[in-house]
This record gives sequence, structure tokens and C-alpha cells, in this order.
Amino acid sequence: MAEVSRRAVLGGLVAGAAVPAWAQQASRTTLGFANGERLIDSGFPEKGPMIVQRTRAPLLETPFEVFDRGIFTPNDQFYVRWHYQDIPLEVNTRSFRLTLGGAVARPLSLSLAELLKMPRVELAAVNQCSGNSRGFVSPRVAGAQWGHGAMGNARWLGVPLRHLLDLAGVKPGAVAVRFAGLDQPPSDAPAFVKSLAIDHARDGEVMVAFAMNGTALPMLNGFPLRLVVPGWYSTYWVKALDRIEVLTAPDDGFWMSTAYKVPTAPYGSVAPGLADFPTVPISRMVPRSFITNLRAGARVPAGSLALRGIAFGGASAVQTVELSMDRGARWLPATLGPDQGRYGFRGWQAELMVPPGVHDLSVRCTAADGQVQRFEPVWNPGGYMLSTIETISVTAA
Ligand SMILES: Nc1nc2c(c(=O)[nH]1)N[C@H]1C(S)=C(S)[C@@H](COP(=O)(O)O)O[C@H]1N2
Ligand SMILES: [Mo]
Repeated sequence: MAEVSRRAVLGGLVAGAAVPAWAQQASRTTLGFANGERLIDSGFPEKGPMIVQRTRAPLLETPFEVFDRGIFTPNDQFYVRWHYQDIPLEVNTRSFRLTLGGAVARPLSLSLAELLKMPRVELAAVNQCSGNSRGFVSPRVAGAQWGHGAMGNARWLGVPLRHLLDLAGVKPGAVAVRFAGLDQPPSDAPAFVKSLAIDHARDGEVMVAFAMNGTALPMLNGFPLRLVVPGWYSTYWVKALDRIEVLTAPDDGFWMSTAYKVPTAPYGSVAPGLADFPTVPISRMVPRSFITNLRAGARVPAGSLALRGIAFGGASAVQTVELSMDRGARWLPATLGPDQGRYGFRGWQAELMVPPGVHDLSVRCTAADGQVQRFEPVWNPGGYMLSTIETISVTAA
């Protein structure tokens, strides 16, 4: 972060721009559900080829084949999601300040240089949108129709939030901590702010991150600072973070009390169409797993078939990854790759004997906290927390 300021090339991100770069260099892909055709574009600042869900505010999905190349998702193909169009395109790293106020003894106003001198924590963690895979929800629900690429795994480096809270001196009676960033809402909408309970905020793993995968955050992923909440859905991972406030009453603002609510029922799932049920704010992620080296509909030679993929436990480590060719009657264990930290992707591999014919290959992850993927589809009106076992059909000949 030697440079004084970073500017994102405006391209298609700004109102009134001429023909955006992406319209000229686009190719196409399909996400595997009805109306799943999308453009792939390499014209976004600091980004390689990305699936375009929307340009303003940007919703850019990671092409699925990226997950087959390694368990860390490269910054230049890490997905992007902003709620509002008015996003920071430039930050002056000399004048930027992170403030921490509210119910504290000593309010802070910290420069990036000061933050970089503080104690650090680094850990691998999956950043996954609450609505990842929403396009596959049946019956369909409103919201970004993502495939499986609204997730990514990175090594996050930053200052433990606990350190900052201790420096400021949290006053008795504090119950929550609220986070806000540089993006601005339209005049009729509430600012995108999110909160964590005070004990969670002080767990030593929640961090104010200044780097991912060894370099500064891309502008679109929250440069210069973002909150990282390991094991929790990314709605809490506030980007371009510049204000932290310690609260003495729970945050009842729109983004905590109305948006991002999920059924209290197991797996966040209710009968399709049900509208009246108890809800809670979305929180911990649940396990997921994917085959990455084969696509649905692939043709493979009969005989021994090598499979590989990724899994994550959600809020705890991956315990096992298993494969089935008979929709769960029998499960075969996969061999897990190196453990890079319990909140990250875990690679896996397996070998199956496939006779000639059509085969449904299912993969299931069990997490250390006992949560396990199921075949039952997940449904809720927000299309959140998808965790159903993924099955792909291949033909062996
Ligand atoms: N400031 C700010 N932070 C934000 C958001 C936002 O709109 N504004 N969106 C959240 C949501 S819903 C998601 S899924 C993640 C996306 O993180 P990414 O763009 O780095 O992948 O950012 C989160 N942090
Ligand atoms: Mo999200």
C-alpha cells in the first residue's frame, strides 16, 4: 500500500459512461438454471474474467472453473457484491481515517499507517454471500440470481477488532458494535450498516482486514479496509470500512432487523411459499461441498474416475467429505487436502469406479460442529443459506 491513492477505472460503473468496455469484450456462459445465460467480462477494475450479474451496483460472479485451480480464490476473480451504486472508486490513503466511537472511553481516529503498525491476525476464511446459489432455488425467489460463484476463499490479514476495542476502552453496558463503509445509499434508503454482538466482536478472530491473499484489497472488494467475520455470511463483512460504533442497545436498523432474516427452522428452510414463520438475522454459515473437475452432463470414460473439489464446514472445520453414486444409499470417503485453517476451503479428492451408463454423483460435507449437508432442498423467501447436497449427472462410456 505504498501508493497515495488508488483509482478504479470508471468504465461501466459510473452513470453516463459511454459504451462500457465489457460490452465490447464480452463472452458468454450459462449458470445451469433457467434464464442462466450471462456475459463474461474482463473490463472491471483489477478484475479478470467475471460473470456479470449486474454492472451498477456491481454484482460480479466468480466463474466456477476458478475453484478447480486451487483452494484460494485469486483477488482478480474474487466475486463482487455491492448494494448501492454510489461506491468508492478512489481512496486517499493519506487522509483516510478509521474512526471508532460510541460507548468507549477514548474514541479513535486511525490512519492506515497507524493500523499497519498494530498487532495482526491472519487466517483463511470463506467469504460467501447469503444468497450464493440463489438461481437454483425452486420455486424461484427474487434477488440476484447467482450460480455457485458468490463465494471465495482468501487469506485475510488485519488487525483484530478486539485490539481496537481494547485500545478505545469499551464502556460497561455495551451490547453491540456497528460497522459502516464509504458507500452511500440513495436519498430514500438506509445506509448499509451491520452489527455484531459485543462478545462476538471481541473474539479475536473478527478483524479489520487490510490485505487478502498477500496484497491490498481490490477496490471492488473493499479497499482499503474491510471487516472479516470468519464463519459468518458475508453480509457482515462490511467493505470500505471507515466507521465503527459501540452501541448500548441492539441495532434495530433496517439491515439487521428487516433484511437478511432467515427462518429459525433447521437449515433455514421452510415449506415453499410459506410467509409467516419466526425469523432471526442470518449468522453462521453451514457446510457445502462441490465437485470442481467435472461439469453436469460431462462424458467420461467408464472405469476409474478421478474426482476432486472443494468443501467448507461453514462456522467450523471440515470433518469429512463423502461421495455417493446412489443418492445417499452408500457414501465413500474422499481424501482431504492440506488443512489451511478451519474457516477456509478444504480441497478433496476421490476415485470412483463408474460402469458404462448415466451416473448421479453427489458430494456431502460434514462439519466438525456436527452440521451435515442433506438432499432436501432448502427454501426460504430470501433464497439464503443454500446448503443442499450438490449432485451432477455424468455419462460414462
Ligand atoms: N460497504 C459495504 N460492504 C458490504 C456490502 C455493501 O453493499 N457495502 N455488501 C455485503 C455483502 S451482502 C456481500 S455478499 C459482501 C461481498 O463481498 P465482496 O464484494 O468482497 O465479495 O460484501 C458485504 N459488505
Ligand atoms: Mo451478500
